[in-house]
Order: sequence, then structure tokens, then C-alpha cells
Amino acid sequence: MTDPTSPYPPGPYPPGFVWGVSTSAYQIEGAAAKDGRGASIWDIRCRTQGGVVNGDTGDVACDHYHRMPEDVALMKGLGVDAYRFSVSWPRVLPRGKGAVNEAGLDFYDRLIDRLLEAGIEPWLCLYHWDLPQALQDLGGWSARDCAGWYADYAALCARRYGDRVKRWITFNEFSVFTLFGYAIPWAAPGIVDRAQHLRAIHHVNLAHGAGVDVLRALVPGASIGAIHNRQVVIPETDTPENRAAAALLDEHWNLVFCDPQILGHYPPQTAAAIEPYVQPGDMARIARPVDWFGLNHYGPIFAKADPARTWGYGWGDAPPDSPTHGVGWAIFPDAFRDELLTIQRRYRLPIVVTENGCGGSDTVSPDGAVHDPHRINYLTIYNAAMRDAMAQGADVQGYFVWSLLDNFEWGSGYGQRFGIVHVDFQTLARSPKDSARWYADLIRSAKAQGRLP
Ligand code: PSG
Repeated sequence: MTDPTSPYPPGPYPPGFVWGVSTSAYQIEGAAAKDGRGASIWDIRCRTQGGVVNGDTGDVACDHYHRMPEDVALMKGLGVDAYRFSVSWPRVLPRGKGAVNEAGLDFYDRLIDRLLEAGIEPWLCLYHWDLPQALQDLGGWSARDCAGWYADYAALCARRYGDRVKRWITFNEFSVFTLFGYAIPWAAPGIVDRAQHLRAIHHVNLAHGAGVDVLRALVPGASIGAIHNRQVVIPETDTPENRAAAALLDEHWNLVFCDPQILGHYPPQTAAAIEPYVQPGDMARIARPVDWFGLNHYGPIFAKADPARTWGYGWGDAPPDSPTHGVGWAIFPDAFRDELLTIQRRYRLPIVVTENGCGGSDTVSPDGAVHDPHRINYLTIYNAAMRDAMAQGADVQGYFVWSLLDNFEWGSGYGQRFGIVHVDFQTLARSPKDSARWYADLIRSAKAQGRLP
């Protein structure tokens, strides 16, 4: 159904629509011990028995640290407008605070300059999960001081890069790294503790608010966003226990960051539980105005009651008849359209889709190419769903594919490939998949349609 009053009728993408690709530091850079980089909680997680499938690590990853010029050239070939990357906190501040690492800072200078030369706008994310281990040793996000350490790190980056970088992101996927880091141990630091989980939620929210203030003060003309993963939470089967499980997971997954940051309050169940850690004035410190809402979306998630788990819920399975990704995530584009419309109505901010993509186990064919029709299909139907949402009034201003390159897929190691460019992890050779050519074509035709005759 098209809303005739919508500013974005179906058809051309709106002028200025940003097409991009996303990556994150630990997943692609490698060079983990190079040029003075400190250890992050993920370096430690990778060395913990059972932390990552296969014992894979990000020590080498895509070796982007040494192959950055080639990767920027690949992006230029795709015709993207923008590149979202993250800065590795322990690369620029090896102990998390105090002495800076000039060689680390210099790497991002070179990356930013290269991008600008190629006509690609840098979108800088300050935190994509790689907390310096030295700060974890002081309590990490469950320590209230961590918000201050984060603000100092944000100020360092703002002063260094703010002359060239205008698009800033405080955090990537707050709920994934807090829930999986502190309650369901699928990510670093792998702690299982309700109180530490609640404290981490609140302190990360405080860090976000402090980060927004720092960026506003130090970067003239900054456009600041935060990135939220949101997926509708569906009870695996419709029982009262599973409904209760889904309601609490919905708070932890979809609401405990967006609501305080944008609406100024915690959702009901969390508000009661988190109260002991909230000090007077905190809610105002958290709810600092941002310029746009970053959405990472893949598919719906399913919840079931699981009394053995920290919060009494666990991950359920997608219905047996539903199509899934290689990673097992349900393919359900209507939920993406609905999510965009929900965000528009609830938070009233411009939206940028900062991640959307499809995992699998792509291989190089005898003809030397990587054929990934499943990914092209996924991206096609998700783009159509996004345009539907735009036609119905969602103010979507950009779209970034996750990911430019196959990379270190956290706890799944290198087995799950999300790239539109294939990486051979033996030789580190890059080869664009069919989906890369498809994406370049989409960008070209979207821009051509947007042009006046
Ligand atoms: C996203 C969504 C779910 C779990 C993990 C992520 N989910 O729906 O259960 S992580 C997210 C992240 C990026 C990853 C990418 C693919 O920001 O670093 O590589 O998605 O997992």
C-alpha cells in the first residue's frame, strides 16, 4: 500500500541517498601485534577454550591493515558513496587510556585520506566491540568509570580526525555486545551475571551520551548517529512462557538502548531492575540528541523460555518451513519493512540502514568466480522491502551492505562469509563475488533514476 502523501513515492531513491559498505576493525584488520597495538577483549576471547569455532582468531583476518589501499580501490570500483569502518580502541590507546599510539592513529589518517581521494565518505564508528583488555581488567563496561574512559577516547579521535570526518557513530549494536558479553556468553568478555549485564547496559548508555557531547563540542558540523540492531522477537511457539520470554528479550535486544537514548526512559521490566545503578541526572546524560538512527537488520529472532539461562529465555528456532540464510537466520523481508516503519513512528529520526547482508559458505568456482545467487536474492528482496517502507513514510537516507569483505565472523570464526568480495584466507586474495557486481549495478541504476532527464 502506497501512501500518496509520502515524501518518497516508489521509484527513484531520494536525492542524496547514501550507498555504502560496512566493516569493523577486529573483523578485518589483522596486524594484532603490529605497531604497538594493545590487546582487546576479543584477542583474549579467541584464546579462550571454546570462545571461537575452530580456535580462529583475528590475528591476521583480512590483513586489511597492510592491504588498505587495495580495499579502498575495491570500494571505488563498486561506486559506493560511503564506507563505514571502526577504529580499534586498543590500536590507538593500547592500554585504553593514557599514552597514545601514534602509529595506530596514523593508520586511520592514511585510511581516511585514501577514502577522500577516492571520493568515498568516511563514516567512523568508535566502538565495534573491541574494548581494550586493560580496561576490562579494571571492570570493563560494568565499571561506571568506563563511560569516562570512552569519552576521552572519543575526544582523541574527534580531535585527530574531525577535520576530515563528519559522520560519526558512537557504538555499533549495543545490545549484541552487552547481551552476548554479559548474559548469554557468545561474545567477549563472556561473563554471565545479571547485575553486571544491567550495569553494562547503563554504563554503555552513559558512554553514548558523553560521546555525543564530546563529538558535538569538538567536530564542527558533525552528523552523529548510534547503531542499533533491531529485529522483531517472535515466540518460538505461542505459549504464555514463550511470550514472556519474548517480551523480556525484546527489551534487552530492541529497547534498552534506543528508548533511554532517544525517549529518555528504560522499558518497564528493565527500569525496575536497573534502578540501583541509576544516579540522579543520569537519564538526561544519556538522552543527548543525535542526528540519525542507524539500523542493523538481518531477520526476525525467535525466543523460547529456558529457565537454565541467565534471564530465563533462550534462542528459539525459526519455523521449519521458513527460508533461512547460511547462518540459519530467517529471511523475512516484511519484518524489515515493519521495523523501519516502527522506528520512524517511535523515534522520529532519519534512518540509515548501516548493516544488512547475508552469510553463507561461498566457494570459488572452477571458472574462478564466486557465484552467490542466494546473497543477490536476499539483498534484492530486502531492498524492495526498504523501498516499500520508504513509500509508506520511513525516512531512510542510506543503505550499507554488511560486508565489503568476508571476515572474522566473531564466535563463528571464518566459516561464515558475509562479504560481497570473497577473501581466500590462505592467500588473502580478494575476488568480487557476483553480488558485488549486482550491488555496483544497483547503485549505478539508482543514481541514474534519481537524475533529472
Ligand atoms: C547481528 C544479528 C544477530 C546476531 C549477531 C549480529 N541476530 O539477529 O541474532 S552481529 C552483526 C555485527 C557484525 C557481524 C554481522 C553478522 O554488527 O559485526 O559480523 O552482524 O553477524
